Amino acid sequence: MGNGLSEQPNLLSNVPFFQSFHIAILGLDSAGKTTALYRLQFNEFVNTVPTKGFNTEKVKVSLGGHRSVTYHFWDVGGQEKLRPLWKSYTRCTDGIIFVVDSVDAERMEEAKTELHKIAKTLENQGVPILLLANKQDLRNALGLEEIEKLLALKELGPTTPWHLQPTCAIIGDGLQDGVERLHNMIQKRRKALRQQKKKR
Ligand code: G3D
Ligand code: MG
Repeated sequence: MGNGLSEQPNLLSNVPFFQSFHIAILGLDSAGKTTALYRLQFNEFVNTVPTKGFNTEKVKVSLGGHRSVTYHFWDVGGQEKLRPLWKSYTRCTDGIIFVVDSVDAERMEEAKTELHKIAKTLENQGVPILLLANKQDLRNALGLEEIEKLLALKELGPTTPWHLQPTCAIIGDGLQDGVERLHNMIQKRRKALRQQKKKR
């Protein structure tokens, strides 16, 4: 009896090592979230319109050897009225990408408030956050140190791993490096969680 698969115990042995991760892309409206997502997905610039609900894309990233990772990105609208929705997208997520417009000094305080709100949510404690200091191609972009201070990243606490990455989403500069850093932080956390489970 059965569907035949039970007669081929080694059927899966040829399938490359495969992992999938859920990532929520958040940040104020116009920071460059959708541009970053489509640059990662299609490796090309896609003219964006303000996101009304969310965009979702699965992006396969090769890590060398037979290892390949699928990221399932959820790009959620950043307008004020949509922000209460963020909570549903960050529940049970493996990682968060928080995009900041490096030129928008005026709204840095607002970005900081939203970022810290997310990090403090109980479900998100320990979830790694990749911060993209986007639009670094623009002349008046704030530097990394300044952004780190304005967003009070040091106050995120010891439980939340984070990395601040300079990017230019329209041409893709820094995106791959950022995603690799996020991947490493996620792997580290998964390992720690597995070890905690074993100890119990
Ligand atoms: P959002 O999804 O966070 O709301 P979008 O933001 O991806 O829609 O981008 C908002 C605007 O910023 C877009 O311009 C987009 O082209 C621009 N943008 C995104 N990333 C960068 C970047 O790295 N550098 C520069 N110079 N511009 C960027 P428009 O003109 O369509 O509003
Ligand atoms: Mg958008």
